[in-house]
Amino acid sequence: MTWSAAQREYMSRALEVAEKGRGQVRPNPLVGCVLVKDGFVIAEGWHDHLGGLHAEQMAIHDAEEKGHNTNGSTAYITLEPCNHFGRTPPCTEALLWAGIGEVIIAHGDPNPLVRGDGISVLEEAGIKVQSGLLENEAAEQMREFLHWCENRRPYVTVKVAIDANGSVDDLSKDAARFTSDECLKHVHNLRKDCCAILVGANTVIRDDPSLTVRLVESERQPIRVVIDPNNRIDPNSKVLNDGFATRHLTSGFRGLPALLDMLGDLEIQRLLVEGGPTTINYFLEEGLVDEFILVQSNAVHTTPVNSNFDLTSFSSVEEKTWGEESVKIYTR
Ligand code: AOF
Ligand code: ZN
Repeated sequence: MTWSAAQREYMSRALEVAEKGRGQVRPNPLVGCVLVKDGFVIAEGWHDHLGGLHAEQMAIHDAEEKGHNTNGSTAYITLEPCNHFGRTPPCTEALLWAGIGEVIIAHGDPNPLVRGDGISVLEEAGIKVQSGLLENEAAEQMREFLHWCENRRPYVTVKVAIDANGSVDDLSKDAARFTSDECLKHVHNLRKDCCAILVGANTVIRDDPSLTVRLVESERQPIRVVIDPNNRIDPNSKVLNDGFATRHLTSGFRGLPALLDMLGDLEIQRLLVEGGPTTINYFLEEGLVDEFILVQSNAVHTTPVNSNFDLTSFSSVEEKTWGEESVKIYTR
């Protein structure tokens, strides 16, 4: 399938507006929609928050508000339109009612309620449907949703900071953060994009962390998960007393695969593992890590704790700067 530069541009725009829902739509995917008529973008829409309009419905609304007739226009949508009554009525019906002449889709919807149905319903109604435009980009944008649909488990991201020599902690000092303030803001943004944050008991005992999103605006807080099979953490720990949700896994803990199944059942699509090294190494050893974010600081620890993370089955896909730290992202 060959696509014109203009078509790619419309779909790029649809992917761009979809981003406006980031952090607000889960367990739904990010979805964007652009309506084009006679070579002009007449309307845009995105799935903004859970329970809100779907992208197509918002775009049709937007066109009406601007006084544009949607009849005969082409819809560029990052996800195959739904054909089911969920939190909203089917988008296929909205598109038909709006008289959309052609639909161009980036990625199919793996949701068993939708799978392939959206496209065939539109085709049966005489609408020309093409699929696969910027498909990889769309897959990247909704990777946690796709991963969860396929595995019914969360996509697992590990984030860990190390000093110049690969140490994760300095035992000569009381527990303290050794990365920059600006870096912490990026971490809070990452937390905001995750439905749950997991740590082992040692991290709670040493750091008494909150594991909440505070430095960036967020309507929701991720669920904290603490693995503590021997019930060692202090009952006065912040995660047990600050009023936000925590799953404290004590004697009932049955291993990481079962835990991921349980989190998947709770519709948790992205899990952030924030430490410490023992917990992270368990995830690595069991092959349960999808993405590894290594935050490299210039600090040098006096009494280092070496991490020895084995990333041989990973490849580095991206490098960033978070404040004073350089960040490497690895995926499998
Ligand atoms: C679309 N357009 O903008 C989105 C779609 O129960 P609901 O209404 O929240 O629907 C959720 C499902 O609909 C979700 O799992 C996914 O399959 C699809 N999302 N579909 O046509 C959209 N967000
Ligand atoms: Zn829909």
